Amino acid sequence: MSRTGAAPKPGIVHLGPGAFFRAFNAVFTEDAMAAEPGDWGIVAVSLKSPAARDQMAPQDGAYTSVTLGPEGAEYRVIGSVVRVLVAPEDPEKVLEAMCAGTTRIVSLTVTEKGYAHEPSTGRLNLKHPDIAHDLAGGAPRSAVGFLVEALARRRASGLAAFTVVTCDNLPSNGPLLRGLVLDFARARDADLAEWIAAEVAFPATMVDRITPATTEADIAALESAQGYRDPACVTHEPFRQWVIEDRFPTGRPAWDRVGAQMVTSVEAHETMKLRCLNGTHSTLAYLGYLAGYETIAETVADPDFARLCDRLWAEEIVPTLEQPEGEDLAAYCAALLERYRNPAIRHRTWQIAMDGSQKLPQRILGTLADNLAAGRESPGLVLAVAGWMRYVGGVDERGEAIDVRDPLADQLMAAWDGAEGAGAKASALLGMREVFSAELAGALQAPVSAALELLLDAGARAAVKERVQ
Ligand code: CS2
Repeated sequence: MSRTGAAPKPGIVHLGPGAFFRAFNAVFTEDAMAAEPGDWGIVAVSLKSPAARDQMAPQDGAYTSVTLGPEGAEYRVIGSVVRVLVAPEDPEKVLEAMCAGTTRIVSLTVTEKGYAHEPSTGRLNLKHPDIAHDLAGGAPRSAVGFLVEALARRRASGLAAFTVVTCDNLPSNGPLLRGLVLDFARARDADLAEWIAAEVAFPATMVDRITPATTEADIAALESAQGYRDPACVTHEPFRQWVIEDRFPTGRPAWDRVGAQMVTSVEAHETMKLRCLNGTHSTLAYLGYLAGYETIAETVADPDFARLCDRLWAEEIVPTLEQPEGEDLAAYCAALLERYRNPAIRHRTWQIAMDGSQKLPQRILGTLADNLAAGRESPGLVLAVAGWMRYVGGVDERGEAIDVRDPLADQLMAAWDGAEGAGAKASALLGMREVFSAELAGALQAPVSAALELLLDAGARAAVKERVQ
């Protein structure tokens, strides 16, 4: 398998070449270059493992995007990635790519934890090992460290800055990343921070396409359908939505010609997506996993869980939202349930349950805080928080160990194990200031303890059933 035609000339460096990037950014950019030719080939950079490079390099960066609709699969070879670098092997090469005169955009899909911030406050975590290392002046390891070092070098050599486009599911992701970069730059050199503040655009974005981690079964299915083996393939739903704040002083691909919505403010779209989609995704992930369901489609096939989603949207989430331009919130939520039901997408509850400490604040806790302020009850979201606690406790309802993946997994499990009974366990976990503000923790103590007690006594299925009666 290889790309059709010559590789494009590079114009973008992208940090985080995982499945989502391959199902989303790289496809949009390929489409944009087809609609309007331009030098927007992508140098993809892995900040951690060599896996993506090992899969993609032998194929010259090309890979297959598999669209899984309810009516079957569509296959397409994507050729917009021109090279894959592995930062820990050669950080200098990554900086060289970021400092090339041709690089006009640096984009990121590094997941929530890749920003090394404190989720409850949005500030840079200066104690994060990679940040502490990078601030001490070694070759960068963190995304923020790479951005600041590359911008410092561009400034020193008189090159224009690149535009930084974050594509992770974080609230006000552009301003958030700008704040982190400035926190880091200030700790290094106040003049550099001023230059970055004045020169670098950090447009906000809302990204959406359900993309489960690729499995060996996906690779085998592609091989039997198409006759070739592609370990770098990605499977995803047909739906895609990209809302982008249109601030690109250094130019951009014609993403708008291929369906991206260029707007002046992304905020309302982003909050809608984080709360409606990701909020219910995480709810289904914790409660569904505990109930013994392996995938989201399986979870919402249980009518009580589908009803829980409907209740959450109608009574707890949508009332907190501003109306984003061009969206009908009720129709948006109804379409979400259909997307979750797509039987071809095997999105594991375990996968979505990962990194809850980094996800909960923007997906669920902000909504809870708004409801508290408005005097609205949130029985479903409270149960979701209790479900997360039960999950990070590390033992499922049949007494089997749960493989909890979270940067704070050890602290979370210690908090759970160190307390006896629902009230004390809830209190120990609510005491984690990385996740909960003191104010929210106080307000949630009683309702979350009660929900946790219900979960521990009756199990997730019965608890969900009770909430949707
Ligand atoms: C999911 C998201 O894994 C998760 O936490 O909620 O990856 C979700 O599938 C995407 O945001 C959909 O756009």
